[in-house]
Amino acid sequence: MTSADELFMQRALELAENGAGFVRPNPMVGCVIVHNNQIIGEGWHQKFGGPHAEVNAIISVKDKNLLKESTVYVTLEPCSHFGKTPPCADLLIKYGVQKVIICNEDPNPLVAGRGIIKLREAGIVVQSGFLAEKGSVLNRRFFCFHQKQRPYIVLKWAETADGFIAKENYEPVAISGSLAKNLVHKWRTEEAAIFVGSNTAKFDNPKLSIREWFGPPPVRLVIDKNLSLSPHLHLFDKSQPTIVLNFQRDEVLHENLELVRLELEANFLSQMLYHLHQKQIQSVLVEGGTFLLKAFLQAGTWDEARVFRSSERLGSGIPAPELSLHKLAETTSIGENQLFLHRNV
Ligand code: AOF
Ligand code: ZN
Repeated sequence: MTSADELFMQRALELAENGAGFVRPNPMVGCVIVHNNQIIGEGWHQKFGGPHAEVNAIISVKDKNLLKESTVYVTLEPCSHFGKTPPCADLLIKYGVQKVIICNEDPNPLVAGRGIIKLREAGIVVQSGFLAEKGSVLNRRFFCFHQKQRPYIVLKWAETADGFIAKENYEPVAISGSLAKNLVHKWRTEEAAIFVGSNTAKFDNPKLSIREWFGPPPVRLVIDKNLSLSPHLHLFDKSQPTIVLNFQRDEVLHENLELVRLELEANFLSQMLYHLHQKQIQSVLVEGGTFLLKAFLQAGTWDEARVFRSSERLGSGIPAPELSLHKLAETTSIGENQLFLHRNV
């Protein structure tokens, strides 16, 4: 592969990212069509249920006769199934493109290599796995969901310089600054759901909305074992889809409020992940409290941990969860806070 190939695929990856937040639970996909080293068409999957990247890229090509001598750079294997749209592999075959270069194979069992087989059987040269690492990072939620049969888990908390996450009596204390708050609201638009435990719901009474940012609101998830939380909490205001995981009953109370019953307290984490998988929820931002964060950490079931650290000291309080330092991937400054990004790989 040449540096020109890299440039074109990099462009396709860039285009794919335009779909962030709008295409889930579908993957973000970008496509670039090249003739004689010149880009003649571009497209990306723009919204869930809408045309796929390849369709949009082909539409954008003015002279369709050039397609017979063109190379298609696409970040995901072209689909082979009739979903909400007809198979992209068939479309590329119909126009007789010369070559297709792909980042990642599609792990969706409806496709899983069949798109590539279809193209090859039609005589198209196919090269797969190009810049695969970049594609895997871009669609890490989609890949985790299909390969591990569970949502991608992002843990998030703010701790003081002396390692506390909250006061002993749970009295709310502002640890992270306003820039951090904006960033968290952006993060909320990037995940399919946000999860909090019952103490956080009760003592912080969070809205878990995205008022400091723009984008699709995530599903709010709360655990309330005995359904004893006050119905007047912000979480139950029905302004956003909300799921209450509990040990009492299953019931749809409103189009935006649903009770989901777990059967055993002992393995609540795996049951919960099973239910979220069933509901096609591909990623979860876990916003606390410590019990919930520690449950994910102890089980090793997490993918990223994003930790804000302030320069303030509390002296005493509820200790923040601990993370092994070898998982630390990045450190940045966000206003007056430090942000530590850990990856569980
Ligand atoms: C592609 N190009 O741009 C995307 C693909 O329900 P549908 O018809 O939209 O199909 C969704 C599935 O198609 C999705 O789960 C994934 O396997 C594949 N996505 N494929 O060729 C695209 N977004
Ligand atoms: Zn497709």
